[in-house]
Amino acid sequence: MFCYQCEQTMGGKGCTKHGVCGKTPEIANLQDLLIYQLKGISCYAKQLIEKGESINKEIVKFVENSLFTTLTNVNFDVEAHVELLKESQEIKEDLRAKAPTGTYSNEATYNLSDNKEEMLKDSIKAGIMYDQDLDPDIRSLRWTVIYGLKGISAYGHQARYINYHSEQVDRFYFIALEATTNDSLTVEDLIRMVMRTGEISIEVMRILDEANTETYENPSAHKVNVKIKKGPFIVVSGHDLRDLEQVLKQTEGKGINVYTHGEMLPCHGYPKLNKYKHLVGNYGSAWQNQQKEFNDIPGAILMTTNCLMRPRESYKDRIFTTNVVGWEGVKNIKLNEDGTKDFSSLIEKALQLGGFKEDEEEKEIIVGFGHNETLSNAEAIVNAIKKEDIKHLFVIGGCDGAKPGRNYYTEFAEKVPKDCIILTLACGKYRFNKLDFGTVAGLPRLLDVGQCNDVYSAVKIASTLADAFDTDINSLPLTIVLSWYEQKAVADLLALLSLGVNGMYLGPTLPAFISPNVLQYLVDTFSLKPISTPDDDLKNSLQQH
Ligand code: FS2
Ligand code: SF4
Repeated sequence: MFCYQCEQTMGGKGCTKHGVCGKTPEIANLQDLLIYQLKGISCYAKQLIEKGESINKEIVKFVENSLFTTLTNVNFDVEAHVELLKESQEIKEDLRAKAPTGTYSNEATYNLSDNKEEMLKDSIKAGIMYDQDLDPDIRSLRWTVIYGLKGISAYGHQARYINYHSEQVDRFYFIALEATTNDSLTVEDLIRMVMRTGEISIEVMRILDEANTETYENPSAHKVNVKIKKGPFIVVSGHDLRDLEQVLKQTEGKGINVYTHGEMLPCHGYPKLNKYKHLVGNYGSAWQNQQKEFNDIPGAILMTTNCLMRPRESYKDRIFTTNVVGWEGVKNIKLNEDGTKDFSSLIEKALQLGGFKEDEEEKEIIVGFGHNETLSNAEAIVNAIKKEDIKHLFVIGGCDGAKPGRNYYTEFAEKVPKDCIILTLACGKYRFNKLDFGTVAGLPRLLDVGQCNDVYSAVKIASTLADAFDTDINSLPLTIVLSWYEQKAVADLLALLSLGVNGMYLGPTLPAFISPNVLQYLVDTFSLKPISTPDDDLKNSLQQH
């Protein structure tokens, strides 16, 4: 196996014996082959698109779900991968029969066996490092596109579940995957494809924002209890609002408390979700602490998306997955034909376990500062910046993770001067979101903008403020400090780069899949900076504006 798609990759270079995330070589190799198959499918699909034909939405969904399945900490179930692989061959054959005749890539002409052992043998040629002679910059750019696509697919999946999609995004899966097989594309062509991936990332986040805000209304400032309450409970983790809504509906009147966990925290800001009184708070913190936080709790857990870690035996019987998330031996709750899900096994488990025995003393934090809520204060923010009551805005966001070095973000947030505002998003916020930052110019100094896809919200806020000053985002007193872990963060980073955002800080380490030349290009073109120390980075940010 070889995998270097996430920040915790072994030695900062690549996992070769076993994934640090828990991925076995078997799963890693099946995932390589699945991506190989998606590329093959896309070679035919692209030809059909160019002939003006549209691709069946079931095929789009398949490609989206398969990409999402291979995202870090999503699916560790061998059978699920074998099933997807078998389906991929049927789809490929179907498209092959419809596509114009011509010369196609190896990925397109390859025929998959329906036998797992054969699949594993064939997976060698699908490996990232298989072609030793490939130009390292070409390899780096191709995989940057693929990792961006994985992030996009997670957002696309979430929007599609509530019946929203973008035709542009749907077509792009095929165009971009085909590009990663096309030997005639130069480094410059692939840089353009990387930037296009960023633009499509903005587009998918836009559609997801529309899906969430039209379905659940715009989030607004809302207090969330982060301590536990007495009684049976379900913890809902991941990112999926519709799953949370269905759990809330199906538990109504049953005496079950529902807690958000990890990236579900911002859901408390949505009026159509926080109207449920039994959505009582947020349990625990970011994903990397789940084995400790879920250990032996007297309640049931639902993982709607990433990040899933190896479930310990102590809670394997009380954790459930849904959507494309999977772990062998853990129950996966399927989607019914009518778009609903039956969460009764989860509910029964929660009732059976009995729940917490005592209430803890409440502690509240505030969420809900998406673009609509934050921009309802736009005039106040603009005036405060003009009067220098607010000196600088920081976006400190992205993923959390287990590796040491991430306390940089806590320290950074703590050291931000009192006359500055911090916007935060994604699970990296747990490094500091329970600290008291007080207020500035009548506003909380810490504004929780939402989940990782709400980078879209942060961009909307920044561009509205830039318009008010008749300038661009780069000229605002604004610094973006990103923490990355998995491929949604890659999509977010590419989105910001495609908008021409300059001078971002990226950490805790740089992606292993970025070659030295590609990194130099990003540094030269976008002044992208690896994080150094909170003091130095803070000083530089404040000096530059
Ligand atoms: Fe956190 Fe994990 Fe949100 Fe990432 S819960 S690192 O996948 O998507 O951000
Ligand atoms: Fe390693 Fe990350 Fe790949 Fe898992 S996803 S195998 S930790 S690089």
